[in-house]
Amino acid sequence: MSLTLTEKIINAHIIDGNPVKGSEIGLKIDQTLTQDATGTMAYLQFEAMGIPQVKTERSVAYIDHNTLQSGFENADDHRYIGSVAKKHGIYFSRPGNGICHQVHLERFGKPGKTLIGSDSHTPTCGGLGMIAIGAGGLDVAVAMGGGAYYITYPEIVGIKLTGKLNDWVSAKDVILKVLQELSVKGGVGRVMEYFGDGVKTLSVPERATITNMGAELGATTSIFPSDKLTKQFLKAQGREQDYTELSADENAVYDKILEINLSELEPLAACPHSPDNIKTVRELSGADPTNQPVAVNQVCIGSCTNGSLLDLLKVAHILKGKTVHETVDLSISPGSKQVFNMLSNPVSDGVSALSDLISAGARILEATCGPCIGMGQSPCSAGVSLRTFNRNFLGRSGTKDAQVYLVSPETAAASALTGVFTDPRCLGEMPEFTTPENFHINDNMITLPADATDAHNVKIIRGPNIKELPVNSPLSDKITASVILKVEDNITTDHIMPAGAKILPLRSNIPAISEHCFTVVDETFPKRAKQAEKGIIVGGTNYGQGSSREHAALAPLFLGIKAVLCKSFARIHRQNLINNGIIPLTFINESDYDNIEQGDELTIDNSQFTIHNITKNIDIPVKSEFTERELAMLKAGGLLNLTRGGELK
Ligand code: MIC
Ligand code: SF4
Repeated sequence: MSLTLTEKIINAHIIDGNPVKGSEIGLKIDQTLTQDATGTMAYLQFEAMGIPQVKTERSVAYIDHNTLQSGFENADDHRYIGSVAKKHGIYFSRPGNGICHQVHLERFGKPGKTLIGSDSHTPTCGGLGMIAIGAGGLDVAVAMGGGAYYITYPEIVGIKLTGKLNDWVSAKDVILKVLQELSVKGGVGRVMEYFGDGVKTLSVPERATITNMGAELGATTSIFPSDKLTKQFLKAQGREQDYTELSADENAVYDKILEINLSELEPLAACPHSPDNIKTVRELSGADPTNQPVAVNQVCIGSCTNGSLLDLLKVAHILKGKTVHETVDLSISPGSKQVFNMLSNPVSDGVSALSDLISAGARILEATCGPCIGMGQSPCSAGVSLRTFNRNFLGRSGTKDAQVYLVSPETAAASALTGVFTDPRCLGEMPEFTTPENFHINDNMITLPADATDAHNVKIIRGPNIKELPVNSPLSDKITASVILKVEDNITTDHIMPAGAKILPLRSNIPAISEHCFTVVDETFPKRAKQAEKGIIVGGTNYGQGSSREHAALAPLFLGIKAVLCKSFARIHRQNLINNGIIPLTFINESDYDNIEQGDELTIDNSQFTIHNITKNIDIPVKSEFTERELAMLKAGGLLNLTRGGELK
């Protein structure tokens, strides 16, 4: 039987269930990654499981998100994660070494393997032909302990690429096009598999930009074949031995096919406040005489989406010998120390690309997430910020009324020079940029774990901000509680549990971080929820899209939220709710959304998961559709209670 590449890798890793679309399957996980903003919780959970050494082929803990140290909290988390890593067999990528997804692609990803990470952009490594999936921290902890990772066997969307990108049009424009076609919920329950002749015109870093931002489709993951260019990339990383050729069978059958002719694409931008709100850069740059070009206050280049060497070389080329426009503030965050180092290598005229960036007036930041997660560089009031990142959700930049647009590095750099939205195609001829024959390899910022026989000597160091995990109690037969909050469609995890420089240091302290839960939407939510002692949230479609942050479940749990009833859920968030014993329910008739108001009192009968609106005296038919395993987690009050009881497979 002819198979897609996704099916080949998934089928080879199924350890529980059968390869049937739509059914629940447990996958063997070869590699895991964590980052520091989700890592502390994941490692507290791993510790609670009492497993001495990780059982994966490779587990890596990265420090890349919470790197602004304006108090002791983040530094304490870094130290804690470093000590857990040393004790339990985990590689530790120190602060400064780079953003998890970029470094993992460079140094650890392997075609054909499975990876889960406590970050929603883990699919970046799909650019190397891996099945790489974002998950909650607890799922990653279980996988580190050798447990299966459960997903619904996905539908597979084939994205057929033909043609070749024109000059100044880039990988970012490809994924923005896919987002325009499919929307931020178009990937839910699906894997995006790229194939066709156009694939061989895209280098691994370009493929990784596309798979990275596939997260914004809500997709389980995205994947490219592993081919000659993959081999060339791995060879340049000194890892040719990790290469395996992989592709779909010739007659593989996809559930749906989307065809994109790369030659027909033009520079695109995702407009505020959603990655699928797409316009052409042409429109925004005032090409049409009825439109004024959009003025730009800030440009931020880098992140895990567009922080590769190729991206930044292009930017340096555009900025060389010029000055950033006086109304624009430009910052650059390279994806990794390797990228940073190579940018600083002198090129033919003896000057480095880094020096070109500095001379033009770019503010060079660390190789970390930085402005992407609101860790500094918040735009001015109502400021227009052009970012090469992957998310432009309301408030994420740290300035609530900022207008954030997502664009390619080429569009960002061109606009940084002019002070208005600028189509990079006006820049003339583009020089050839290719993946270098050899990358600068120096893994000195990756600390190896202690030898298993010495591990007992490693002391785990906890700081005072690291508080205990909230743990749920087993499910009661009936819940009677009021609707504490009713929200609209497409609520993101940045609404539920905002991030940014002020809040991220509280990631290890659930009581403290809970005070910020949903405050972007309603400042009174934490107080009202606590007063009520138990409550229910009602939402629209795609509730919980965005991040893998478990805090978007842990904080509501701490505040007494027992159930979330909405039109549909984003994949990772639904799982995080179940993992923490909060019941996710969906309306059978979406119109019933209008039959519930904030403040209504509801009763949930947990034997059948039926809902009665006491205030309005009407029944609300809901879908529960839990698998046996999910039901067991809900009944036990969460996955941790199950693993502790030793009941988990
Ligand atoms: C993000 O891009 O939203 C983050 C910050 O990387 C999150 C993880 C987190 O909230 O810690 C993600 O993508 O999962
Ligand atoms: Fe970091 Fe931004 Fe990438 Fe998330 S999307 S991992 S915050 S760079």
